[in-house]
Amino acid sequence: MIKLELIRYIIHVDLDAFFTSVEELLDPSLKGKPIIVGADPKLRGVVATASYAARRYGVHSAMPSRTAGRLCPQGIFLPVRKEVYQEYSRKVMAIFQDYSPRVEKVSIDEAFLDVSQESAPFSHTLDIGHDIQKRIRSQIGLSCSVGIGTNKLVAKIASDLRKPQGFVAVPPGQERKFLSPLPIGRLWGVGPRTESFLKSMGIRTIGDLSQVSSEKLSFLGKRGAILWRQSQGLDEREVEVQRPIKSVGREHTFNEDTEDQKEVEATLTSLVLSVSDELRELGLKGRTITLKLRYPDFTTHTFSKTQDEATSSKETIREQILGLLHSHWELKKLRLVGVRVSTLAPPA
Ligand code: TTP
Ligand code: MG
Repeated sequence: MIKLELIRYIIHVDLDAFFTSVEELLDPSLKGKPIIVGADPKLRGVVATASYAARRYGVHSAMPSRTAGRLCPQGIFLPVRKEVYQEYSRKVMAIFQDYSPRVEKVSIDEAFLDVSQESAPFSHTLDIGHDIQKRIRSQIGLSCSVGIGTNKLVAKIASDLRKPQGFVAVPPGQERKFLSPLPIGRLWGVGPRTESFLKSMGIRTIGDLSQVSSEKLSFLGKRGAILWRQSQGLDEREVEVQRPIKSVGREHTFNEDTEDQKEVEATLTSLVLSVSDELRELGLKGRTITLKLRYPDFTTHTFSKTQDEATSSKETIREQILGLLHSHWELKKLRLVGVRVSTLAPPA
């Protein structure tokens, strides 16, 4: 019996110069100017992103801000406003839900959508891609690039190819032809080291890589086989839908059981800091704060407090956690402590 495989249609969307585009949206006088979001150029720290106008001076993400300041003295430096960008990110992700329940958010500004449908033609996927690009522009005011293909690899490379406002669609069967002229550095898992290694073997393009026998790449181990498959335009990875996050927590097991109050409090404080950071990263706040205490015999107790107002503030969470500690800890030796924030909601 012949098993008919459903052709997958995957769309990858990535916002253009995301952080700076949000800043331009909120202050239109910045439009078209060399904006750099990140650390102050007088201080240590790096560039988060640069507008396309600033990129012309050679400024890019992860570059020290000082270097960016030298390359682009007229650059407008702005601090990172993660919570503001999270809000825009959520608006964009909400649009995707109208086209498919199979959406994988990859980072704050990019996602894969699996829009495969039995018997739907390729042109239908193109319509969806155009529609998404138009709606992100007209309803939110942001620009994005869209890539379409039969797998994640092709869709991701396609979206990056003609930025900004790119739209690149690779029809089924054209994967190899599309990838062939591109440099190997575009493949997943090819960092600068692997790239120079492959170049020393005379392999520069993905097409070159597709011509070598897969055994020749065995020095790369498992990765070699994956790379070779990628060069053939093959990639089976599924679009992975995330389940909504219910809580954010951190735990610490002491190297040695302790009843030193200072040590316990300091450990809880550091757990609170990383929980708070993660909540901010995710753009979430929570109402329930839970302290976990585990004693050396593994008996474990959790104590919670639910407040009316959701928070991600370090100070508030720390105050609640230490309050719970002081009311419930029997001042006996502890093996582990934990902090968790739940009953989550995006900030109003
Ligand atoms: P990217 O999509 O990599 O970059 P971008 O959206 O700014 O530009 P492009 O048009 O090339 O897609 O990353 C999305 C956001 O993530 C970016 O606006 C800022 C942030 N970011 C960092 O904070 N540090 C980094 O090193 C990178 C790469 C991104
Ligand atoms: Mg982007």
